[in-house]
Amino acid sequence: MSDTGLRVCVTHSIKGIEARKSFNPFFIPPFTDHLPISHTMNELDTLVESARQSFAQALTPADLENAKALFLGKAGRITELMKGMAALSVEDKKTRGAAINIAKQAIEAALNDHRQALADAELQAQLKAEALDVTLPGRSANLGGLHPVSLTLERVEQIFGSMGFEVAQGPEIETDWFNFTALNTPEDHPARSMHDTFYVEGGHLLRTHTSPMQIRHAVQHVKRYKNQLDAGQGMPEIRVIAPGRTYRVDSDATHSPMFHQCEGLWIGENVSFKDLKVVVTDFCRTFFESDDLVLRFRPSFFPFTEPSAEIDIQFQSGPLAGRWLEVGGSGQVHPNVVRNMGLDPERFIGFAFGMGMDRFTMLRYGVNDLRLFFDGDVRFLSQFQ
Ligand code: 2NL
Repeated sequence: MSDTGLRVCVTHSIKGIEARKSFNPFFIPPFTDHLPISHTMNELDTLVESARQSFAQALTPADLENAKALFLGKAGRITELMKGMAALSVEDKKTRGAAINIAKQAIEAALNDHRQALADAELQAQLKAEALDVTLPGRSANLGGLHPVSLTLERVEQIFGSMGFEVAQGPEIETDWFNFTALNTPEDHPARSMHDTFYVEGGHLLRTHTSPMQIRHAVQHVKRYKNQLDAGQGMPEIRVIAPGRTYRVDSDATHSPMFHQCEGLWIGENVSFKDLKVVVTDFCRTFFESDDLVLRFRPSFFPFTEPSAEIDIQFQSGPLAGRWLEVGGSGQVHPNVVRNMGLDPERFIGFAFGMGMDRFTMLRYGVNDLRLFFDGDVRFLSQFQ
């Protein structure tokens, strides 16, 4: 019989026979005794084993395809063995062919196993390289925020807006007329001195309050309704606030050369001091979210109002409870100022007020030093986001 590559297992059966010969009643024959075909190493087993080893050495799919060609390719070992069967008898061809097929299938299985292993390894490497730690906290966008004083101004505009006030904004560099003269401030008033006011080229100055913007607004308003007024008809009331930056020559723990004001003006044919008290009281209670906030209008003097009053507030609870705090000034608009708006003071009357927005911001947020607003320290500013 030519070499079919099949071997009958002799080793175990001989041992088995010997064992039986020695008559050991506890002997259990190894299960290979029952197999007709040997599983010990033969030429085909060796071939399968060497295919396994060369597949295992392939680190890339290309390596693996090259190794495959050696065993399963057209000129590979399996094809070679098939060709070698030509001279065998029909019976031997059957047995030999079946054995070669088993070996071929084993090699193909080993190939597929290693293909899968390479694909798995590649996937694992990719997953590792592109690893995403979804448990990491996201990067914050680091958006900036509004300055606390800007937050206050927005809030003030919103509250007065709800009471029907327009918002007027305009130049911070003003003329002497709008900043002082139109507001009934005498030529020799100390506020006009170089010690109190920043003067710039061309006889202009940095506005010391936002009142000039209200004069500008009132003049525009009156111009708009000139024909109606000339015809003896009325005009819509002037109801405006002027928030913004103001400047004075002053600098210490409670004064900054640049500061923020919000002024208010209400002019009509029947606007009284009572209306002033209601508007300012409502505003302060809304702003500080305190319904029991108490206000006091304390007699005072301003060139642009007569009579005039300081506005004091008193919290009923919280750290400032019971203390009187000055938050602004107010009064009935002086007849000369009403005239400078282009209106007849015998017919039109109203009130005005001015409040310090830096002060309002300090009170609302409990800030104890005005300079914190202007140092530009992010540790302070970021607390208001
Ligand atoms: C204060 C005082 C005040 C005004 C501002 C004003 C404006 C016009 C006409 C008349 Cl257009 N008056 N403004 C009136 C009284 C007081 O402010 O202590 N501000 C922080």
